[in-house]
Amino acid sequence: MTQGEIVAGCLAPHPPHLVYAENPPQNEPVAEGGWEQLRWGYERLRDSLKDVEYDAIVLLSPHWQTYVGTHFLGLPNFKSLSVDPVFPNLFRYHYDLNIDVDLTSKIHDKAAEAGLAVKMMENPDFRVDYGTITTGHMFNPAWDKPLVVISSNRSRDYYSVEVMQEMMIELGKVTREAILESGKKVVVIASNSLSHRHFTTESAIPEDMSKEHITSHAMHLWDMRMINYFRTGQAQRILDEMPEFTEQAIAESDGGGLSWLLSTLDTPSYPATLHGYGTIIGTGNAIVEWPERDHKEAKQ
Ligand code: 2X7
Ligand code: FE2
Repeated sequence: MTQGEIVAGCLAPHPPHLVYAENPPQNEPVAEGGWEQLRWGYERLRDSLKDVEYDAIVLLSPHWQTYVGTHFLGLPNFKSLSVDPVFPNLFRYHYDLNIDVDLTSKIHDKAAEAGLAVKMMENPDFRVDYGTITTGHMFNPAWDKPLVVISSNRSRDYYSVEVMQEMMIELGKVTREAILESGKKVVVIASNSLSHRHFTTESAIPEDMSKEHITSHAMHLWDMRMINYFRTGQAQRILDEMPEFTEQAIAESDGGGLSWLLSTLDTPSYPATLHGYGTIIGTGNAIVEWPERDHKEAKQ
C-alpha cells in the first residue's frame, strides 16, 4: 500500500458569525454580510487547496468538550440541527455530514495503544457541536469529503496547559502515524480562535462592522506574536510559549487543537501561509495553512 500523506495543516476558526454572514441555505438566520476579511481569508484557503487531491478532513473542535479522554465521531453519518448556545440568533444550521469511520478507527486504536483514554461516539442522536459544523462548512461548503472529528479533552481544566499539551502532542503523533499507515491523503484542521476575550454584549445589528475590533491591545500583541511564529516557521516556539499564550490571551488553544495540529505536522520549521486575520465579537481569528505537501522530501 502507498504511504498516506498529510497534504496540508490548517488553523480554521469557527465563530458561527462566519456562517451567518455567508447566508448558506442550511442556516436559518439571515444576515447582511459582515466579517468579510475573514470570509475572504476562507476563500483564499479554499482556493489554495482546490487542485489538491485528498480523501478526508481530520478536525479537532474545542466545542466538543469531553472530560474523560478524547472521543471520535464513530458512525458513518450524523444529521440534525446544530444551534449555537450563545448565539442561537445567528446559528441554527441543518447539517448532514459523513465520517471516514475506517480512518477514525485507525487513529482511535493507535491512540489507545499509546495509552491515551479514547472512545468512539456511536450514539446516532448525538448532536455535533457548532465548532465542527462552522469550520466544516467554511472549509468545504460542498461537504463532499468525509470527516474525522476529534473531541477536545479538557485536561487543561482539570490539570494545566502543560499537561493538556503533553497529551495533545502524543495524540498528534499517533494521528500522523495512523494517517501515513492508512494510505490516505488528508487535511488536518485545528478549529480555534487565537485570543478569545469576547465582548459581553452584542450590538443591535450583529453584522455592524463599525462595532468590530479586538478587545484589547494586549490581545492584539499576542495574536501578532503567534502569527509571526506561524509565518516564520517557528512552531517549536509556539509550543514553548503555549502556557503563557493560553493563559494571558484567554486563547482558544486551551482546547488543545493548536498543539495537536503542530504535532501532526511534526512541529514544522517551514513558513505557513496566512490567508486572513480578523476579529469576531472582539476575539482574534487567523486562517492559516501549512502546505505540508510542498515539504514532503524534507520529512522523509
Ligand atoms: O466559538 C466562538 C469563538 N470561538 C469566537 C467568537 C465568537 C463566537 O464563538
Ligand atoms: Fe469557539
